[in-house]
Amino acid sequence: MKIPVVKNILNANDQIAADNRATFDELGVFVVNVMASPGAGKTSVILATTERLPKDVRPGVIEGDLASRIDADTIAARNIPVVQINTGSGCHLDAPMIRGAILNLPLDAIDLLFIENVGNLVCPAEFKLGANLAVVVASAPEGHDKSYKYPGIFAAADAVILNKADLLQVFEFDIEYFRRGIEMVNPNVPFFPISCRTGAGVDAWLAWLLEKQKSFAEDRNQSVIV
Ligand SMILES: Nc1nc2c(ncn2[C@@H]2O[C@H](COP(=O)(O)OP(=O)(O)OP(=O)(O)O)[C@@H](O)[C@H]2O)c(=O)[nH]1
Ligand SMILES: [Mg+2]
Repeated sequence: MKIPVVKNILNANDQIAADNRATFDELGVFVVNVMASPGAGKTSVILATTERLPKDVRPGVIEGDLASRIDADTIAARNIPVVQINTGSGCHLDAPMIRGAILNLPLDAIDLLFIENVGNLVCPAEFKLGANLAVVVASAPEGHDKSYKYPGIFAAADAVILNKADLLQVFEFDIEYFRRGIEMVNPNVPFFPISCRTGAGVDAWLAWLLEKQKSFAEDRNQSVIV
């Protein structure tokens, strides 16, 4: 008897991801799935980005963590609509979780929705959420070999941010070596070294993101779902 269990789970998830995306498209919400290891700076990148947004681009955030509402409280303190998902022992967000979260978000008052995935460089890349972009945040203290050791997540990225650039020298981080690892699985993916601490590089990342959001606003029939 043939029992394609894993395939069916992924297909079910993809179907709900497509439903999520249809909801986002209908309301004109551009969605970014932010993936990284624990502590790389996902929340910091979201904050650094939202505080520089033009007034007519209204942010919202879905926070994913195993436990706590620490990140959601940080976002809410900036008066940004936010929902916290606690996965318990789950190491990634999936499309049904996002479906539940968006029922509790004022989507008609959001233009740009960040989904902070659970800190993990493996599983989040396997589960579509219904987003427009997948962004991977690496950081200097993690070491420059991570692009070689976790190729799957870098292959899935529409952009790679290298955060904590203020610490590159301290950690003897070789950017060119790190980039070669990314290029092996995802040639020409946009790459943004930034520091949320100093603000260096954030404007270049923001300009790229806003360009993507603008082209989506002009043509919502962009089919890739991540
Ligand atoms: N030096 C330096 N520290 C940073 C930078 N960005 C973030 N941090 C620090 O790194 C730590 C983790 O940052 P977060 O933004 O909470 O990381 P995260 O990926 O959201 O963490 P989890 O949600 O727990 O997985 C915090 O102490 C930040 O202040 C940076 O650019 N430079
Ligand atoms: Mg966080």
